[in-house]
Parts: sequence; structure tokens; C-alpha cells
Amino acid sequence: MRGTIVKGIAGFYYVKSGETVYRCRARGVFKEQGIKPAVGDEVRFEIGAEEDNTLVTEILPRKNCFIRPFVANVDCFVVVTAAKKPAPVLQTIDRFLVMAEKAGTDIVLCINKCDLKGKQEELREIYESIYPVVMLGEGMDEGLVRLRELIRGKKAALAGASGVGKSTILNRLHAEELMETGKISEKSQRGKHTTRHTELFELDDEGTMIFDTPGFTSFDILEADEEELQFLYPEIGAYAGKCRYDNCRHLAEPECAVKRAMEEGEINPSRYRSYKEQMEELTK
Ligand SMILES: Nc1nc2c(ncn2[C@@H]2O[C@H](COP(=O)(O)OP(=O)(O)O)[C@@H](O)[C@H]2O)c(=O)[nH]1
Ligand SMILES: [Mg+2]
Ligand SMILES: [Zn+2]
Repeated sequence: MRGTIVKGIAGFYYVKSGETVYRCRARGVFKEQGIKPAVGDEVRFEIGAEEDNTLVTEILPRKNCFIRPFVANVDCFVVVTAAKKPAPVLQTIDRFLVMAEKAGTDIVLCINKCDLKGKQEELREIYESIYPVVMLGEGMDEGLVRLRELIRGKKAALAGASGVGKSTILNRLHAEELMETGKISEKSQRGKHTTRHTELFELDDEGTMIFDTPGFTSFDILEADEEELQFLYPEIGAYAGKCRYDNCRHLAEPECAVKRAMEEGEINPSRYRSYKEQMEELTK
């Protein structure tokens, strides 16, 4: 049988296959081999004759895998920032975006708390030509509908600094789904959303799942090489090979197409600054 790990607690893995969730243990040999199933893993499992004898027998190849939180197969990162409270920090937003680029996922930028008078327009201006940008806030249902469309059929994860509203957005997505499907009793059972351990929730019948995790509030040190970094900033990578020097890092080299593009207003200076900062860290 095949399924998706939606939860792991105390040595048990909960594998969703069709409409059923099976409680499994991992095959003993996994431990010997240092393999640990992660929430999000696609697995094969075998139902045992006795109770608690159902075993995860194979972990299918992962698209990506993260350590903190320990999850696998993220299809789409929803990078969340607030328009205000906390004040958006562009370098922080860029680092989350780079983490997502490095993991090879689809990316959506969510500007939350747009009901407050904040920096939403400035943020939108910087990012809307690079990523889909969704404006969210108290009572802003259009943004939520758009977000649902952008993550449809994918395993999505919210990432962003603490306090930007990730848990609130999860609650809004759940509430909308529960209203649509009439699963109100389930809603009152669950009560208000609080994240304790990592879980993968199904949001609809179209395969949309969302990682509910206390993590993705920070990023590990970027493991990329110098040539690669430009491609983690897609609008900078678009100029690769167009500079005077083939190995141009777009720093102090003459006749650099990236710097020219910035002077002509094609690349935002704050994005370039983030790129430069990360490049300096990589080459330290
Ligand atoms: N005004 C406003 N406040 C919000 C919005 N979303 C979240 N908040 C508030 O921001 C605070 C942090 O939200 P939370 O979802 O816990 O953020 P998290 O740390 O990213 O999970 C809470 O007090 C929320 O009520 C919003 O759209 N507008
Ligand atoms: Mg939270
Ligand atoms: Zn260059």
C-alpha cells in the first residue's frame, strides 16, 4: 500500500492512504540504516496480521527534506511577512525566499496584516514582478481565495518570522474549508488553532495539504556555492552570462549587466543588497 505520512508521535507514524489513516511503525532496519521517516514522506507500508504490526517498509525518493522542522516533500512555500507589527525586514524576507528557491519549491509571498496601515504597497512593488504576491488581513477574503488557488493540489508550508501571522492564516484556511464542507463539529472539536507538533493537514479533496508546524521561523546557513546564488534570486539570475566576464559575481566587476539593470530600475536595490550580503557570507 502507498500513502503519505501526516504525523509522527512517539515512534508511530500516521500514514494517510485514500480516506484512511493507518498507524504504523517503521521497519526495524530503518533505524540501523539511520533512516527516519518524516512528515510529508510518501511511503509504502504493509498491514500486519496483528494490531500495531503495520509497518512502513519503504520511503519513496524525497523532493526535499528539512531538519528543523523535520519534514519532507514541500511543494510550495508560502513566505509570510506582515505589512506592519512586526515591521517587515527585507533581508529576512529575501532569506526565506532564497531558502525556498534552494529547496526547489513553488513560492508565494503573503503580505499579512494589510488591514493595518503599513508597508504593503512598497512590498508589493518590490516583489510582484518576481513572485505571486497575496495581500491578506483581517476581513480580506479575496486574498485568501487567491492563496487557496495558488496552493491547490500541493503540499504547502508557511514560513516567516514569529508574529507575522502564520498561525492566523492557517486558522483562516481551515475555517474557510470547514464552512464550505460543513465540518463544523470537527472545527469545534479542534478549537482554535495552536501548533504543538508537526502535522500535515488535508485542506480539500483536491490533494491540497498544509504543513502545520511551529517551525520555519528561521533559516539555516545557506549551503550554496558562489555561482549558484544568483539563480536563487531569479531576477538576478536572468542576467547570468550577459556580463563582460563569464564568471561575474555582480559585485565590483566592470561592465556588469546586473548592476546596469539595477541602475536602469530593472532590479530592486534592496534585492541586490540582500544578494550582496549573502554573497559576502558565502565567500567569507
Ligand atoms: N491586525 C492584524 N493582526 C493580525 C493579523 N494576522 C495576525 N494578527 C495578529 O498578530 C499576532 C501574531 O499572529 P500569529 O498568527 O500568532 O503569528 P505567527 O507567530 O506567525 O504564527 C496575533 O496577535 C494575531 O492576532 C491580521 O491580518 N491583521
Ligand atoms: Mg504561530
Ligand atoms: Zn555581473
